[in-house]
Amino acid sequence: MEIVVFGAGSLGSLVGGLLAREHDVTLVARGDHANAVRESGLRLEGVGDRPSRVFPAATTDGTGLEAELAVVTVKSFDTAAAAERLATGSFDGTLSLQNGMGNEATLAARLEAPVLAGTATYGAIRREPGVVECTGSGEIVLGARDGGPAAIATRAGEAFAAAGLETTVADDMPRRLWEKLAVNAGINAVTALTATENGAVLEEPANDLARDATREAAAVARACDVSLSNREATAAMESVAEATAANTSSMHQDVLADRRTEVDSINGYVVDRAIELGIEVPTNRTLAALIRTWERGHGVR
Ligand code: KPL
Repeated sequence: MEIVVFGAGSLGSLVGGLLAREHDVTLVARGDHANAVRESGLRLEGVGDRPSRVFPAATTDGTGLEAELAVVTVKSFDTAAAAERLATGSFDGTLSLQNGMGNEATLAARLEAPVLAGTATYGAIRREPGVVECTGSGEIVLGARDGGPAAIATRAGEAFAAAGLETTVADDMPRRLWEKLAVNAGINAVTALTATENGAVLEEPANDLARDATREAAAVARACDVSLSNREATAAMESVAEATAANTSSMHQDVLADRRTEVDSINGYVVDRAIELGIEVPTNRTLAALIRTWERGHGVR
């Protein structure tokens, strides 16, 4: 399959690199990373006994591209800009594999072909330009963004599985996106603010905080008619934290690199929906305020 992976941060590079073992992949990356991939390929670490090297095409442009599938892995605050550039190309379908809520709607507002929703629980770190490490094997779940079947989802699922990615094609993506949001609401800000790895949220005192944030997100999901109990949400959060215990969450990586975080589409999204619905979400409100204060203090907001 011809696949464009739009966004070559940690997860985009890992997914793009794994897909390139089987498919014709073009990575839309930033300058130094794109140059390194063009010169020496993309080195994959932690994906087998020995590091391997794959040779996807790499570009910094992202306009006028054509492929069967576009996989969007940019940060949620860059989704609208990515949609503008993707709209100048041609794809049979676009898959959002991003954190936070609202990305699919932003893409669909600009793109004609179907937009799929996806979640990824792989742990990944981009070690240096041209090198990405898989720090935790996870799963990709993808499907129609409004639920139900979609032919392009089946094709995308087969392509991911053929490249060795653990993949499930699901017909209940709205619920799965809320569950993933509840997982990220519990893990990301807590680990970023305390400079800990994901496993820290399994122990007190962080566990209480993470469970509260996750339960609040689940309450907002239920108010949006999504069936997600507190027990299901906290179990999902703890199972991801356990599977990725040694990993640095994406928000913690952003803070370490002095970058803007995705707090607005994670804890901030929970707060915004809660305000509309008249629900109290004090833990998400506090976590969002602390991360936004950090962003402002570091000039990235
Ligand atoms: O999605 C993640 C993230 O870091 O953003 C998890 C699943 C928490 C893995 O680190």
